[in-house]
Amino acid sequence: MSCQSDSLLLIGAGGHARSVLDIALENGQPVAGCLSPDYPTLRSVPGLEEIPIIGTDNDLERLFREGHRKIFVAIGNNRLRGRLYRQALEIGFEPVNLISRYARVSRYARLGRGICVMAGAVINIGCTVSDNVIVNTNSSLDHDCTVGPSCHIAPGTAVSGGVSIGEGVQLGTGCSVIDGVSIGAWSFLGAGSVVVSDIPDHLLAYGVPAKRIQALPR
Ligand code: JB2
Repeated sequence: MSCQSDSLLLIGAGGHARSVLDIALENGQPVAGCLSPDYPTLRSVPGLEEIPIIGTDNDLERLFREGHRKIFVAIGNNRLRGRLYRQALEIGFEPVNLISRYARVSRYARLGRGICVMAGAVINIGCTVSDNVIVNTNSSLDHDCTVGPSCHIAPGTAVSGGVSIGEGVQLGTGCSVIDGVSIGAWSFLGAGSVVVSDIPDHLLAYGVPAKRIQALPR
């Protein structure tokens, strides 16, 4: 039997929310429902009709007053996910981690809150992964990496040992990062990039090796 305080609320109801729900349901986590700006037009998660959409972000405070506590922000966009995560924390919600049983997380890694780790992902010894990070399908963080809040390590990305990744970084699908480099906050590495040197903050870069394309707005 589950009560509202055990039951998970998700912010978002799109593709990422569906991936995250798949993990939550497989792990036996009771789910209360999702919040979406498309409510009330949309009443359930497309392709997962057993999961109701129960309101919009404007309902967060009411849902908290009604006893809901566990939350997960399931939106791919790093800035939006960061903003909604802070909003939920301010209300008093408790972000949970959703870790696929097919991921491998070292017992010597430190994880914050509100993190999802998808199937096939590996987080090795000595890593520190901050709040609200997505470690997506088949991506890997080798030993002693640090990952700042609200990053997305996209599917198939391989990060070697001792890499430092700032807040809000997007490592696109299938990036490779050599050991020991730093990637500055809010930078975006395009799919398939090979990172062999430090990347400054707020930069769009891609290619093999990854090269500066343009500065990104702050
Ligand atoms: O302010 C918002 C808001 N803005 C958009 N509040 C809430 N609660 N939800 C919001 N959304 C919702 O995010 C939309 O209504 C929609 O349900 C969802 C966006 O869905 P979409 O499938 O376009 O993106 P996603 O964020 O779920 O997934 C992206 O990121 C993943 C990591 C996609 O790029 C995926 O392909 C990717 N795997």
